[in-house]
Amino acid sequence: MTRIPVITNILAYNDAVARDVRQAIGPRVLTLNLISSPGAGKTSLIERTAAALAGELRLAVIEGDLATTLDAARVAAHGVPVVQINTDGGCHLEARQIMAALPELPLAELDVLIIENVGNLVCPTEFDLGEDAKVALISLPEGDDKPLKYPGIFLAARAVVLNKMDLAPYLPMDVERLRQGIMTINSDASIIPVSCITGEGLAAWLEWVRRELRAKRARISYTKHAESPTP
Ligand SMILES: Nc1nc2c(ncn2[C@@H]2O[C@H](COP(=O)(O)OP(=O)(O)OP(=O)(O)O)[C@@H](O)[C@H]2O)c(=O)[nH]1
Ligand SMILES: [Mg+2]
Repeated sequence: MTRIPVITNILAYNDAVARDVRQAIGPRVLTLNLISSPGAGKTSLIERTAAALAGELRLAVIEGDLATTLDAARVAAHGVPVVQINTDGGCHLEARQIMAALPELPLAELDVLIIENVGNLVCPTEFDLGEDAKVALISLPEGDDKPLKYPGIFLAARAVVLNKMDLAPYLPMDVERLRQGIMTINSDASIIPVSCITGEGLAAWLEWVRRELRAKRARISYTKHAESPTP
């Protein structure tokens, strides 16, 4: 029997396009790939972020969904440029779809681009979209065992947002066990508990975004400095 390495080829092609996306976005715009199960609160977090950063940082959003423009409409209501990608059944976004969306965005005027991936805790993990960082979001009702059961995204994420903290008193789950599960898989990840309903913890999330943007821009000055000829 001959095995055809289709998956390897698809990922290699995607990685090549992702490199082009990264170059097209450039060194000044922080790009985040937001990944979670359906309904964990990705769009809610983006809405909160857009409202909080208005007048401070220029944000744009790419929305990935199987169908509808519902999430794009929610984000657009905050006055943020947004492009909706419908995957027509695809369970994750791919770099070629981001590349096709970029001309619709005012890239030269942006500070932060957030890509909301299709609701799925597994498939999006493998597909580089040209982002600077993957952000995993898990909501408390999903249960405290999920990081250990679905380790891939928690390993790949630079930050893990724990959403729906307002529900903690009502749920048969242990937030500390959830934290421990994440740290077992990825002790470097920033763990940020929030509630998009009450606003709890959002200041720490916004500070994480600002810090990542500063770090990305600092890399430009470092690179320029390193490249300049010694006198
Ligand atoms: N109690 C509570 N509910 C929340 C919170 N954040 C979001 N929700 C609710 O959770 C539901 C799903 O939120 P969305 O923001 O649409 O989730 P999503 O991850 O974007 O969903 P998909 O795009 O469909 O994958 C909505 O009814 C929100 O109001 C939260 O912090 N606490
Ligand atoms: Mg959504």
